[in-house]
Amino acid sequence: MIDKTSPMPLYFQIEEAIKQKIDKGEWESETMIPSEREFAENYEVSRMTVRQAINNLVNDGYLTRQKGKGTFVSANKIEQKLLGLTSFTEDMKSRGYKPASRLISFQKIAAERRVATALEIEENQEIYEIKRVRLANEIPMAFETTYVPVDLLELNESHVKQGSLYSEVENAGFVIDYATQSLEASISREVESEILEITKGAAVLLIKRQTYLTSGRPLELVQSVYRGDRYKFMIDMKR
Ligand code: 16G
Repeated sequence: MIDKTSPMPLYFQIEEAIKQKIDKGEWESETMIPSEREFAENYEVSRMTVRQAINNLVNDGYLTRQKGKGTFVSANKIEQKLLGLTSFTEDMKSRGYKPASRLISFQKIAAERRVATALEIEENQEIYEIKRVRLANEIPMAFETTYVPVDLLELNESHVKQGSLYSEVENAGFVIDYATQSLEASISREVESEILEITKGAAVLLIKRQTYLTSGRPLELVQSVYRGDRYKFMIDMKR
């Protein structure tokens, strides 16, 4: 499969050969690929050449290295449409994944100015600060920090832990209307890396959402850190 007389660099040919195996489904996602030594022997090239091909495929997201284990075909990313105003629970269920949360902390705190302004409340007014790891089929997907004004509705720790915040809000009789959301590229810091089970400095998507009720009152201010290796956002465009 490798043509040593071709003007195409050897590492590039190896890259293409590996990509083909992945695209054809011959190598399924999350399975381990052969070692550098095995590749080098099979293709009769140097390990340096193999390493270069693998490095490129890791950088492009096709392959993932796991320390002390080996190199794996990357997991398929969850595709989320940027369309309706949906909750994490709804998003995961609609894709056939089992949603869950791990509650990191749940407390009432005084709103600092930035948060108070966003929630249109007085500075130092009481707010809930909820930190949750959001999981899909037991795999951590996002680390989410949510602020909700305490005077708006009473939240119960066990409900937020087990269920959906949006269901809680709707069950209390509120109607969620719209949100403004931003999406930025970022890299994971140490705490996030531990929580999301990714390496420090890995690519993440930073999402900030401000959600409003039909009454016009802000419901929540949320900051979510999504794993860049597991998540991608899709948008349909029409011209
Ligand atoms: C999503 C929302 C978040 C909302 C949460 C409610 C993004 C970026 N964020 O994670 O703003 O608080 O859903 O989820 O999509 P829940 O109803 O499952 O608790």
